[in-house]
Amino acid sequence: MMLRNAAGRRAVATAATAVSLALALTACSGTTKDSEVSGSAKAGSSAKADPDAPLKKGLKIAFLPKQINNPYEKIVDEAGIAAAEEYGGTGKEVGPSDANASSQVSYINTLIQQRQDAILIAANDPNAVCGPLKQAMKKGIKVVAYDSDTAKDCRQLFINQASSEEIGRSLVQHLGEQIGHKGKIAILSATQNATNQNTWIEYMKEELKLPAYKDMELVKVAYGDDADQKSFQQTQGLMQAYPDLKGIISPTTVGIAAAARYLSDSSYKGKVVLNGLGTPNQMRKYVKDGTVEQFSLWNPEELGHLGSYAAAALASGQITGAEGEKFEAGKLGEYTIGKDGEVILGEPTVFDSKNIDTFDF
Ligand code: RAM
Repeated sequence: MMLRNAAGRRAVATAATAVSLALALTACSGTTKDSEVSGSAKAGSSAKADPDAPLKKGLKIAFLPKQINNPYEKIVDEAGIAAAEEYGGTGKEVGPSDANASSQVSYINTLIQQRQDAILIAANDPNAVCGPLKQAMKKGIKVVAYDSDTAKDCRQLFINQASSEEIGRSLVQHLGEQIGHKGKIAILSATQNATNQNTWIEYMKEELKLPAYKDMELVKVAYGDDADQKSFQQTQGLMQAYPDLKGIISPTTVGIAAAARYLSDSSYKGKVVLNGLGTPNQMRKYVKDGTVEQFSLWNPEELGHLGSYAAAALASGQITGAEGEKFEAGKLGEYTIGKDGEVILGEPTVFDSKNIDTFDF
């Protein structure tokens, strides 16, 4: 796991009213599988790190989100592009309009032709993007996964928004408390291949195996593909199939907003508990009208900022992606690379009616 220094943590503390998820979870290695290649052994990262190397000027970095029309991904990428300007580089965002498994491949090929210094990718599939990303690394282009990881040997770093285990387990813990640990629940996810959603769902299922949840039953995982209308329809379908559903977890900003819109205008409003990951600006009205009591997220701007500085540190030779290397992430302070090239931004925040108005993203 990534370790933050205390100064860095203080520097980015969100509003004092924020309730952070203080879970005593030990492991936080996300998609880690022991058998896989670790950060230092990646293609294109055989050089030694020079921690004193200055950030190069004029770096060209490109953000390739899951899809360009996702408001959450926009916030992340715009912050990353702004960070590139801070260190004298240029950033841009390119990407598909849908989050299909292979929709990012042609964009990677173009970015290679353009000789970008670094590609940051929120992977729609851990493997479908691997061939072209390995090509990029062979050509000296640095590859940083953010938001949603690739397979570990297809990138040098993964900038994770928070511990994957903590995200998955805490969503079940919160929903469990809200429904008195009893009743049928469903998950409304994004696409079937999304690495981040699938990792969180695995941890949700692990949490549900604990004795505290013996009276809770996960009846269905539905997929709204991070498309607003499909997510809305999937929520409607869930309620038709399971009218006695007690709760829904939607670990996607697109999904939870669409599910809230459906519930807010239905007889299930205030009866079916909806929890998950959302942006305060998209969810505010559903918290105010009583459809949603609470949801979580990290600060997406900070994720983009951190990813951008990590890409610059790689492209400048300050780091190679090996465990234990450190780099400065601008205003966020120092970060240390963890196992399997994973860097963790911090802890998510829980939003509810008491604190939501102190956030604007
Ligand atoms: C959606 C995307 C993204 C995820 C957030 C929480 O915007 O699926 O990958 O991290 O939700």
